[in-house]
This record gives sequence, structure tokens and C-alpha cells, in this order.
Amino acid sequence: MKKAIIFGVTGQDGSHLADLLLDKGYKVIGVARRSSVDSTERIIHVMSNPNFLLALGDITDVSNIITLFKEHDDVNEVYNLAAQSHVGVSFKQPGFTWDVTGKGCLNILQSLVDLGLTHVKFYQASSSEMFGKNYDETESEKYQNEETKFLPQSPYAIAKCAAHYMVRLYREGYGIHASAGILFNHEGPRRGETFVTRKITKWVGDFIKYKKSVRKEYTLKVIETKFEEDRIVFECASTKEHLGSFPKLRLGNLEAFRDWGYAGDYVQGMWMMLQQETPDDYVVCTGETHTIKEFLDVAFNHVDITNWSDYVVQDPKFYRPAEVDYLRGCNEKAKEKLGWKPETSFNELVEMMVEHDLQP
Ligand code: NDP
Ligand code: GDR
Repeated sequence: MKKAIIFGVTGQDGSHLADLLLDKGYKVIGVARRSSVDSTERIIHVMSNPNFLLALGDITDVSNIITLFKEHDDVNEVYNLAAQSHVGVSFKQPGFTWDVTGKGCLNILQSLVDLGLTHVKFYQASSSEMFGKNYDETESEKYQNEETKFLPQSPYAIAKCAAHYMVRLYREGYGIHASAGILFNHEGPRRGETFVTRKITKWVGDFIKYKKSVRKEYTLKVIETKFEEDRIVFECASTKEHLGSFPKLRLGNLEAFRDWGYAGDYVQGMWMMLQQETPDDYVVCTGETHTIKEFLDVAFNHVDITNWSDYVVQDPKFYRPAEVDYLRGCNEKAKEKLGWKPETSFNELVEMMVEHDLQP
């Protein structure tokens, strides 16, 4: 039975990867850091699986990593998904982001070397944010692939670049089977609620649930909706009685383009990289790009709202000191060498997330 360690198992991707590896018959050691509240919501369904073990760990603590590796020195694959992964937050907490997202990867790689575990296969969660403001161009299209130069635009992206270069160094210097997946944005119902996609679909779900709860004795026809500065106000069309109100959705920059895929598809790519004979770096993406406005179109249309701009406030609080304007990946290498391809379309992804957030 193969054994894998997942750092960052409580996150969106960690939970999907745990599902995938357990399905494949792996023994999975999921590493989670200490938290004052329960952080196992996304992995609650695997906790009773006899092949799953939850271990306490923090990638900023080298002695902790070494102890873990000593306890599990028969491990075959190590996945580093742990990070302070929010780009906006990285401007507010650059030092913390550096320690976790940048140095954390080095801590794991050096521990493997120090313990003589260089035969263990290693996956690093690199990011399309590393491309930042840069892209390559043909006459008709702009794209990023494995050859595109990095031009990072945030403390998060710079930390990810440092980790990415460490992976190459430890691969070439120590012969570790270390691969980095340069993953473009991937989402799904397990996405954190402060990332823009989930923030939108969660708001849509909450709004529709609220709307249904407003004075159940009235039919929706007699409820009038008014759009005031910050709130959506419901009043009875005939009596003008105030029936309730709901805060508008507050967002930042709506013009950025992102190449959004489904997280469940992307963890397959991670696993496939570690099954290759030789380690390498791969872009994983859909090859399509959409603006946040297009995401809003699909999410609101799914609940029959065509005028989303009445429901959204653009709040400078959510603008970043530097922005990544355009991301569209080219997945030819992953398709050709790994046999990986995305299975979920943009519309399917948005609708899956809205449907999930409409559940009571
Ligand atoms: P999440 O933010 O959902 O998960 C991050 C995970 O890292 C959580 O389990 C978190 O634990 C854990 N973590 C944070 N700090 C530490 C630490 N010091 N020690 C151990 N664990 C820690 O991210 P995603 O699942 O979305 O992403 C997974 C990885 O992929 C991240 O590295 C991210 O940067 C990268 N990435 C993500 C993309 C995406 O679109 N989702 C695209 C490209 C790269 P806790 O639950 O306690 O917070
Ligand atoms: P990103 O994802 O920065 O691409 O990083 P995020 O969803 O945070 O932002 C995407 C774009 O939406 C704009 N935006 C907002 N973003 C957030 N979070 N909240 C808002 O209210 C809002 N309004 C507009 C942002 O400015 C940006 O342009 C994600 C993370 O998962 C990283 O860890 C990962 O490496 C990259 O994707 C690839």
C-alpha cells in the first residue's frame, strides 16, 4: 500500500486530494496545524476511514516536519499544498506569507535531504500568480505556459516563485523526484468563502434563501425590491410596508481575467505528475479566460437575475496595491505528457457552486 503525506489537508485542494488518494487505495497522512476551532470541515467525511490519519503539523516548524518524516519514513509521496494562499491577505501579512508560502516549502525539502529521504516523490503547489503581469503572445492570443517568464505582483506570488525555484534546485542538486504544478485558479463548492468566486456564489445562495424567507405569507409578486446604496430593500407593493433588507455584495476589481477550472479535476493533475518517471513542472489550466463580470453573469443568471450590477457595490477596500490583470494558461504539455485534461466547463463550474450554496 502506497503512503502519502498531504501538508494542507484541511484546505480546498487537500480535501479533494485526500479523497482521490484514498480512492486509489493509499494510506494518507493528512497534516493539519493547531487551531482553536475545528478546521476539519472539508475532511470530516474521511476522518473515520481506516486509511486516513490526521497528524498535527506546521510547515514553519522544521523540527515538527522532521518528527513527522521520522514517524512515516516509509512514505512514498509528499504533497505540499500548505500555504497562506490569499493574495489580498499577503499584502497585509507579507512576512507571515513568506514564512509559510515561501520558506515552508524549503523546510520540507531540506528535511527530506537531512533524513536521507531523497527517494520520496514531492509535489509543490506552484501558482499562475507567479506569471503576474507577464504573458506570451501570438498574433491572435495571449497565454502563459511553462516557458513564460515570471513577473510576480504580490508577496504571495514572490513567495511562490521562491518555493518554485527551490523545487528545481532540489530536483537538480539532490536528485529528488520533485515536481511543481503551476496551477491556474481552481474552484468548487469547497472553495474558501473570501475568494471571489465563492464569495459571489455564497452571496447568491444566501440572498435567494433570504428572499424566500421574507414574509412567507406574501407571494413574491407583491414584494417590491428597492436598490438603496448598500442594501436591497423589500417592501410590500400594495401597502409599502417594510418587509426586510439584505446587504449588497461588495467586491473589488471586476475587470481581471482568470482561467477558472474545477478543483476536483486539478488534483488528478497533481497525482499524475508524481506517477511520471521523471519529475518536471506543468501548467494545469482550462485554456479559457473570463472576467469577474462574466462570472457574475453566469452566477446571477442561474437564479434568474439579469441585472447583477444593481446588487453589487464596488468597494475600494477590496482593491489590491498591485493586480494581475490577465491569466489564461496553455495546457498542451499536461495534456500531452500526463494525459490530463479539464473535465468541467466554466458554466458547469459556476452553476455547481451556486447550486451548492442554494442548499439550506
Ligand atoms: P487553502 O487556503 O484552501 O488551503 C491552504 C491549506 O494550508 C489549509 O489546509 C491551511 O490550514 C494550510 N496551512 C496554512 N498555513 C499552514 C502552516 N503554517 N502549516 C501547515 N499548514 C498550513 O488553499 P487551496 O486548497 O485553494 O490551495 C492549495 C495550494 O495550492 C496552496 O498552496 C495554494 O497557494 C496553491 N494554489 C491554489 C490555487 C487555487 O486556485 N486554489 C491555484 C494555484 C496554487 P488551515 O485550514 O488551518 O488554514
Ligand atoms: P486570486 O483569487 O487572487 O486569483 O488567487 P481571488 O479569487 O482572491 O481573486 C481573483 C480576482 O478577483 C478580484 N476580486 C476579488 N477578490 C477577492 N478575493 N475578493 C473580492 O471581493 C474581489 N473583488 C474582485 C481580485 O482582485 C482578483 O483579480 C487565487 C488563490 O487561490 C491563490 O492561492 C492562487 O495561487 C491563485 O488563485 C492562482
